[in-house]
Amino acid sequence: MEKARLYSGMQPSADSLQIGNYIGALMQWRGLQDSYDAYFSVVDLHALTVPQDPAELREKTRRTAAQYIGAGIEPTRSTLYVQSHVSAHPELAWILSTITGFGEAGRMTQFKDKSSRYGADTTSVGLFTYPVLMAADILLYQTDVVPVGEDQKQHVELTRDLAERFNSRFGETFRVPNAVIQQDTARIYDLQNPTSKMSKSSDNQSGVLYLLDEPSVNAKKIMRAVTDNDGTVRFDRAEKPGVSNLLVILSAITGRQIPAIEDEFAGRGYGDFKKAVAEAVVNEFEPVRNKALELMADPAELDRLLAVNADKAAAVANETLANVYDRVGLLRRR
Ligand code: AQP
Repeated sequence: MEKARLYSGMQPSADSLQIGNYIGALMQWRGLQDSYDAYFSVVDLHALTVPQDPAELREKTRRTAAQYIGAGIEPTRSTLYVQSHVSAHPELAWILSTITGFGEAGRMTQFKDKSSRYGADTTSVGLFTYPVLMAADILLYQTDVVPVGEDQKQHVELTRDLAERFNSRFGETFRVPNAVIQQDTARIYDLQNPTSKMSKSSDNQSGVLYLLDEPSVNAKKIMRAVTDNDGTVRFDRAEKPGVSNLLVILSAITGRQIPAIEDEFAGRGYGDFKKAVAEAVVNEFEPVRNKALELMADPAELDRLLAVNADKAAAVANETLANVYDRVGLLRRR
């Protein structure tokens, strides 16, 4: 039987991915790549929706791809490619933008959040149409499932609406995808500000655990993580967000249940607990970091892998796009 198709991606918006990207996305992707025909993209066109330094963006794109592979996404099993290498993405986004309502796009909460953070002068039209490009990413591959965080749920809903709208106007063209929403327990918070989501492009790096940082740097950040004065290792998001966050990290990485970890550290201080978290994180990151650094040391080989995968992705994407162009009435070039 043919495998169902899965699509997901991350923006190359930092020199290194962070532990939230690893636990919330990469670990899950790694586990899903055998059961699905999986497409994993480094969504560089999405990263352009906020200002980027050109040379840095190129480098971050390679680094992100290297970390996907380092984390176990195998470029021979999954289609791991760079979004801008497949020109069908912005082409389909244009077509989809013509069937997207202005008000509909304006209701996207991520746009509202980001535009209020950046202010009207730096908010680009690209940021506004970001969800339409995301819909194109997903629909080009006739995707069945899209594993995303809770914050992306609304964008996948829009994608489904656009697919259904297009299909009803122009005839059956797109498969309507389903979001697979990660559980809240997969959400990782900033170590210094444990009620805010950890983000790779955070201004303050002291609360962020980067995959490519030196192990000692990450260990220190964990030892300095904000906790509370209560002294008990117990999961309670509302009252003990710092400790709960560390519990989630340790549980996700070791595969152990949170109550078992609570029992293990009952009556012991935060020092011991933090040491255990630091050790687990450092051990988990070590092979990922080593593999990513090895790939980054040979950019020609990495570029070759990405080109092979871009060809694989383009073959599927171009077929969908050609069908879409036909359906909407664009004259075929002979
Ligand atoms: N803190 C997190 N906890 C769990 N999952 C997370 N993800 C991100 N942060 C956490 C998941 O990682 C993937 C990355 O998606 P993205 O690169 O498109 O951007 P994002 O979600 O906005 O991630 P960042 O790290 O916060 O990036 P910046 O700083 O660029 O905005 C998604 O699957 C996301 O759910």
